[in-house]
This record gives sequence, structure tokens and C-alpha cells, in this order.
Amino acid sequence: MTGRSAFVVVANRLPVDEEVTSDGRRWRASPGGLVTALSPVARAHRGAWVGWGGAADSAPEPFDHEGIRLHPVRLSTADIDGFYEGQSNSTIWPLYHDAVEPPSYDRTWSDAYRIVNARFAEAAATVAARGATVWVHDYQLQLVPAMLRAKRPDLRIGFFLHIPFPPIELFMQMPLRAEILRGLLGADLVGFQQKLAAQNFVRLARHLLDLRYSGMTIDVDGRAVKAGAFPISIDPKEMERLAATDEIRVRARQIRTELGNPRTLILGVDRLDYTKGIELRLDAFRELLEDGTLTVPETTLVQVATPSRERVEHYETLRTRVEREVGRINGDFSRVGIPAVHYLHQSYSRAELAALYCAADVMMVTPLRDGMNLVAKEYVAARIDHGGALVLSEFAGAANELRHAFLCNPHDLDAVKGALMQAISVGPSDGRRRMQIMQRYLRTHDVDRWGRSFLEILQASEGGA
Ligand code: GDG
Repeated sequence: MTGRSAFVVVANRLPVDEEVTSDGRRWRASPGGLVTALSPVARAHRGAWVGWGGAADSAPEPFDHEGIRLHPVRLSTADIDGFYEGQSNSTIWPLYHDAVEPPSYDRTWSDAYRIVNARFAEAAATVAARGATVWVHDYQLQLVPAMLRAKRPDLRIGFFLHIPFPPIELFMQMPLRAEILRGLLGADLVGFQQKLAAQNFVRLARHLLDLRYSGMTIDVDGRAVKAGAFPISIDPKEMERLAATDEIRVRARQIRTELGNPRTLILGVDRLDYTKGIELRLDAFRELLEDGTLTVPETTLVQVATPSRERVEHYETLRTRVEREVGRINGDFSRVGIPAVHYLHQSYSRAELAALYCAADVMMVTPLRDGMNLVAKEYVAARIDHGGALVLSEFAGAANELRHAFLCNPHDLDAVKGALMQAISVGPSDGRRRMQIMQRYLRTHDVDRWGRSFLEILQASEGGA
């Protein structure tokens, strides 16, 4: 078993993107919640990472990247269509997010999902040392735990779902429902962002497979499978450090100047995804401009919408809707040289994101449903000046922890407008107090603690044979 790893992460994507250019191949760190959260944990364990490199039909030999041994898995163009864009992002993603867009079902996607999950399980089985701990991630790989256990009963297997886990009534829509549930039950520990999600899971095990549970432990043919809530977090020190540099301070001031020094700068940073509530945020802003509560140029909205899943139909139509609405607001309310909304369909460096966080008076995080939402936590961590205010949807997992944000129901437009206006007009001492309380919370509930608490409970589980 030499060369195999005692700790293995299995995730759809490697923590890097492969770019195939005319000069050959190069790797760059990829954005996204999972990578941001997991790289430090994998590095601390000197682990291996099994995942897809991001380019079709390419799987180079394993290589080391920033202290982690990376094992690329090959996905063909057909796999990407059926497994990734189909079953993962057109069926499971919308279904698990309360079906805020209707999920699509297609038998060929289910087949592709099985085949690709088996490939990941095979790769993990090859990479893991005897008795190793394997941590499988997210909705694309829910069949992997059981497939891996069948091949390697000696392993200790954990699974963490980064997105919500739906209530029984919704989950029951899924054609692959029993297979997915059995797949997850192949793990020793199944982790969720929220307690409610973990409860949905154990109840589903009884409802669908007639399994008994006691507390949060399910009896699967004599094997104990634990479920639990492990709210993910960030490394707040990274944001604090960035925000403290002269470069970021200067850049934050420069951003405000470039925007014409508005009295109030409102910011949104999201992947361009229909779960993130970008449209309702624009609607709230438009109504406040229409009724004169807010005015341009005193107020400006900057919306960073990072390109995401562009070949999936719902995402294409969302982009059209968002861009139409931005155009409409700007047509009605911009001045020459001063747009009401700055819409940026681009990806930025961490440093530029930190500068935007530091520059913004109000951060709007208004998802219709979100497992956690790391942007909300990053914004709080970046405000080492204790300035700024956070508007946060009650339907983001982060709302259970960041109780001193201006919380709102994203399905109630008046509530969103109310929370935004409260955030804009918060007094300096109240605003400071709220930020300080949330920052103290994040310092003690960081991503290290998330990783450690999951792995401690996983190590204490029955584990492999
Ligand atoms: C899933 C769940 C859960 C965004 N734009 C850029 C960029 N980002 C970074 C942010 C943040 C991350 O991506 C986004 O994380 P979120 O948590 O907000 O959202 P998802 O991508 O949907 O993540 C979510 C998460 O997994 C972790 O479990 O919280 O609920 O949906 O870190 O800063 N990073 C860079 N450039 C960008 O343009 N560098």
C-alpha cells in the first residue's frame, strides 16, 4: 500500500482548474465554497484529493499542488452532460433547494450519475491506504459512500453535504431516491449544514427504507450510521489579514472614488445562480428608487455575479432575466456616467473581493435557499473597522449563526426592503456592536473547527472492518 494516503478527500472538483491552452496545460486555484473551505483541512492532513480537473476528456497523472496530492478523474463530454449538468445540476440541485426552479428528470442522466459515481469510488479505493479515512463531499457524489464501502470495507467513510437536504415530501420526487439514500448510508457519518437537514435525513431513512433510528444514529443492518449538523465556516484570519493590508485599504477607497463617492454603496457577491436571490435584490432596489426612498447618485448597487454552470438551461435564462432587469433599472435611474447598478459578470481575485467587502456600506445576501453562504461570513470577517452592515436571508444556513445581521424573509419583498433600509440607516454604535458580536462568533467557529469536529466524530465511529 506504499504511496497510498491515510486521508483522502473525494469531491467533484479538484481544488484547481485545468486550463488547456495552445501552450499546453496549466493549473490555477478554483473559486467556490467547497474549495475555499476544504483546502486548508486537506493540507493540514497532508492528504490526497480525488476529483475532476475541469476540462473534458483529460486526466493527467497524479501530482502535488500546495501540499495536497491531487488525483484527477476523467470526465468525457457525455459525462459532463449527463452526470454534471443533468443529474447533479438540473435534478438534484434544484430539488434540494426547495425546488425554487422545477427539477428536470431524465433516465439517461441517472445512468450517467451511477457510472461517474462508480468511477470516483474506484479512484478513491485505489488511492486510500488500508484503514484510511475518506471524506466524500457533496450532492454530485451521493452514491460513492456505499460503492466505496463495497470495495473497501476497511475504510472509515465520512460524507458531507454542502447544500440543504430537503424534507421527505420533496425528496420522494427523485427517481433515484432509494439508491441515493442507500448510497449515503454507506458512510459512517453523514454531515449536514443544519440540524433540520440531518433530521430530514434520519426521518427519510425510516420512511423510505424502514430503518430504525435512535437520536441521530441509524441502524443499517447492524451497522451504526450517524447523522449530524456541522455548519461550515471560513478562515476569518485570511480575510482579516487581507483587509489590514495597505493595498486593500487603498483599493477600497479607490473603488468608492471610481463609483463617484456614493453615500451608500450596496454590494452583492454571488455565483450567478437562481438560488441566490439576485433578482429579488434588484426588485427591492428598483422599488426603493421608484418610491424615492433611495436616490442615485447617493446610492449605488454593485452586483458581482460570478459566471456559473453556463450550459445549464435555468442558468442561461436567469442570466437573461437578471441582465434585462439591470438594464431596466439603469435605463430608468442612471445619470450620465453614474449607473444605478454596476453589474459585473466576472470572476475576481480574493484581494479584489476583500476590497469590495471593505468598501461596501451594506452587503446583501438574500438567497431563497442556501446550505450556508460563505460570502456572508467573509464580509463580516473583512470588516476589521467594525463598519458595514449585513442583510441576510433567513433561508441561508448562515442566518442560524449570524443573528446580528439584518435578517429577512426573501419571499417577502417588503421585508427585504425593510431590512435593507434598516441596514442603510443603522447608527454607528449599533452597527459596530452587531459587527463585533458576529466577528467574535466567527473567530471561535472557523473552518478548522468545522473540519476537526466532523473528523473527531468520524474517528469515534465504528469505522471499517
Ligand atoms: C456551496 C453551497 C455553502 C465567489 N465569487 C468569487 C469567489 N467567490 C467565492 C466566495 C465564497 C465562495 O466563492 C462562494 O461560496 P458560497 O457559500 O457563498 O456559495 P456556493 O458556491 O453556492 O457554495 C453554500 C458552500 O458550498 C460551502 O459549504 O456555503 O451554501 O451552496 O468563498 O468568496 N472567489 C473568487 N472570485 C470570485 O469572483 N476568488
